[in-house]
Amino acid sequence: MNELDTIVAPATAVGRGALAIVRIDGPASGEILKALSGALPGERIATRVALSHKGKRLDECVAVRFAAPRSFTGNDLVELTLHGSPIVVERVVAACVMLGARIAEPGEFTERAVLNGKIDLVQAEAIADLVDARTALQARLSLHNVEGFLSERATAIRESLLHVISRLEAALDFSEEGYEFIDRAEAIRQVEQMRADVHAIAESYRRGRATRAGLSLVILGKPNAGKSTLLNRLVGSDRAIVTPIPGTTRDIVRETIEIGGLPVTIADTAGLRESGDVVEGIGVARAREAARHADLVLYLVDATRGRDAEDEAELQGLPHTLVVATKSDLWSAKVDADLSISATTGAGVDELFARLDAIVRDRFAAPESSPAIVNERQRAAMAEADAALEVALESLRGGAAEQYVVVDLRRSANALASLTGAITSDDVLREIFAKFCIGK
Ligand SMILES: Nc1nc2c(ncn2[C@@H]2O[C@H](COP(=O)(O)OP(=O)(O)OP(=O)(O)O)[C@@H](O)[C@H]2O)c(=O)[nH]1
Ligand SMILES: [Mg+2]
Repeated sequence: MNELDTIVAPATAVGRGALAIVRIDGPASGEILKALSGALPGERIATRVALSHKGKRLDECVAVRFAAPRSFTGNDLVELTLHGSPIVVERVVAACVMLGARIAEPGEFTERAVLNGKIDLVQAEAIADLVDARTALQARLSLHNVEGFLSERATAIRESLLHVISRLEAALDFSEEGYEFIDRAEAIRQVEQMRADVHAIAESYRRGRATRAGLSLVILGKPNAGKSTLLNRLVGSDRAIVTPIPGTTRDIVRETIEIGGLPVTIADTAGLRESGDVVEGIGVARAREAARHADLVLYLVDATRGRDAEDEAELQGLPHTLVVATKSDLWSAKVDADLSISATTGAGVDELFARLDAIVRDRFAAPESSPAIVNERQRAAMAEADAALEVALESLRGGAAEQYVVVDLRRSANALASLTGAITSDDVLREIFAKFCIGK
């Protein structure tokens, strides 16, 4: 494709609002604006224009024309801020298509920004994450990466790496003369430092992923332990049915709230017991399955009944678990538990929230002072960079010849380049942007 297509799409959510933005990107964007408004506004000057097509008025709007390369995509770009009516948006987009634009593919504006070097891949992914953020912490993490926090760190490490590579290669070229451009101890010291930096970023994945995707918390325990009552307390509404009948909850009931800055999806489950009832049996199997895959488990023990061997058996092999004694309003005898609550009176519930908050912040929330990777693509790139540096370090320490060391250092540098998209294939790009929605 020599001549770039001109693309058009609404950039704001579909629906009624005060305003709606339509973006037109590509070489014909200025002409389309001129055809619709009869004028070509000055570059980057918000200009009030009346849009018409085929003699029919479409809207009065504010148009901003960006000239390549000074635009989000790096191409000639027009943004029309219309009145926020879906009908108006539809008519304007249709007029643009009649004037030669085509409807944008998902993520195509951002893809163009990446292809033109306006932003890198990590920044493009972070834009999508920022739009999807559900908590303030998620938004801050995404914005860090939109602003290039992770990319700059990865690029800096890659540059130091290329510097070491070039000096090791220079030594190769002049090996017969016995020149050393970097002595081994110095090379080891520098690669160790890079490895530590890369490793720290690779290790940020667990927190980065949790922060981006949120956490799952499962409430588990025997029938009537008070699981549904606690769910309702935690979410602040009568989400699940509560009755004195053991076996009330069958299917999993989920609700998401914010804890420790992350969206935490709480699952209330069927009370654990062996049951002849087919439906209940399936519910219990689902409960155990959900708990196995959870980030956190609250295991509830009814204090009036105490903790027994069946509870101990259920507790085996669970992920991070807090044992919570319930119905503290009814019983003062001590049950072996991490904390004690009454979902009825609310006693201990604040402490439970505080404990959960601390666990989420300590174990799952991404730190804001260091860069974090947030998706599988980024994880794979950093793991590769990390592994290659480890091999290079072993070779260096073992006295291997420069040419062997350089191979692994290059592999690591390439992995860092693939993180930011400095080296990338069309397939990778297509896969990433296919997940975006149209207009991004
Ligand atoms: N006094 C008192 N009663 C409670 C408390 N928590 C729950 N209950 C009561 O215990 C009974 C069972 O509560 P649920 O929340 O339905 O228990 P569950 O664990 O969801 O039970 P299943 O869904 O059957 O597994 C209800 O009658 C609740 O009102 C509590 O903290 N104090
Ligand atoms: Mg229940």
